[in-house]
Amino acid sequence: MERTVDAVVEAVAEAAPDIRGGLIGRRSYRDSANASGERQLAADVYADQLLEERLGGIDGVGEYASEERQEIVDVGEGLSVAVDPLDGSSNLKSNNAMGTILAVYDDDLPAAGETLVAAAFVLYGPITSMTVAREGVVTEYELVDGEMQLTEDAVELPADPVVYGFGGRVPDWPDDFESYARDVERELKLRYGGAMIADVNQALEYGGVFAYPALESAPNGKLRLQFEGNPIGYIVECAGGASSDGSQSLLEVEPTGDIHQRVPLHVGNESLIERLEASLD
Ligand code: FDP
Repeated sequence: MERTVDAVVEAVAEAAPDIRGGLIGRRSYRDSANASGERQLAADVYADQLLEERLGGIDGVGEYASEERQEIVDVGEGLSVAVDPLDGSSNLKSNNAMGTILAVYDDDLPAAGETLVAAAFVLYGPITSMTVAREGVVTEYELVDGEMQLTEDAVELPADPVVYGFGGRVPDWPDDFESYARDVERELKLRYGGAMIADVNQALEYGGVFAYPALESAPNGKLRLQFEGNPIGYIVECAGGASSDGSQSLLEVEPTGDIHQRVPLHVGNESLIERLEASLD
């Protein structure tokens, strides 16, 4: 299993320069929508196909699923990988940060977060970095031509939180979330760029909280459990933080059987997530 996880993580690192390079000339929308009914960019489709090819070919990988396709692909025997090939892809038009998210489950998909054996994200910022969580430890690398160069070997959320970022339109927030948000904005600085990976990484680096909460118009929020909620919850918890769907850890959320299941997502310093859960009671 260890070797398969190494191979999957390395394959995502090696794919990153190709995904980043493939953004050029792929900023236009296609006629099709993805499995969640959202518009797809040519870059989303390109990154998905590339990752299916690279990850699906690894010995010890049994299933491949992606936010960009309806069906789970059977690729052999072993671990299941779920990816968001281009997180925050609506940022491509305005040339802002985006990411790639990886979840590796030791179970068939859709799987519970508690069966994760690794999770990682690539952040396409001014430099390309990769953050990997395994066995309770979070490690950060810079990617140079797809090679992982270590920058921090035990990432921990700073104890004193500094930043917050909350998704969704304010009039669409339920009253209990809004009153929590009003408290937080009196204490912390706003950092919201519209790509979850980039916004979560602000909380990881500076301490704080990121949420895409339940909305009046969408009680399960916007983000997806298998591709976003579970891996991000796992990474933040391994870094000493907490995650929540509003009442429990994201890793405890039971999969419904829909690979594209959505979940309200809140991650950050433990004290801020405890306060959030108390506010939503
Ligand atoms: P996007 O639709 O651009 O792919 O994954 C969904 C996501 O981005 C997240 O990365 C991001 O946090 C959120 O949606 C942004 O949604 P809003 O446009 O509603 O802020």
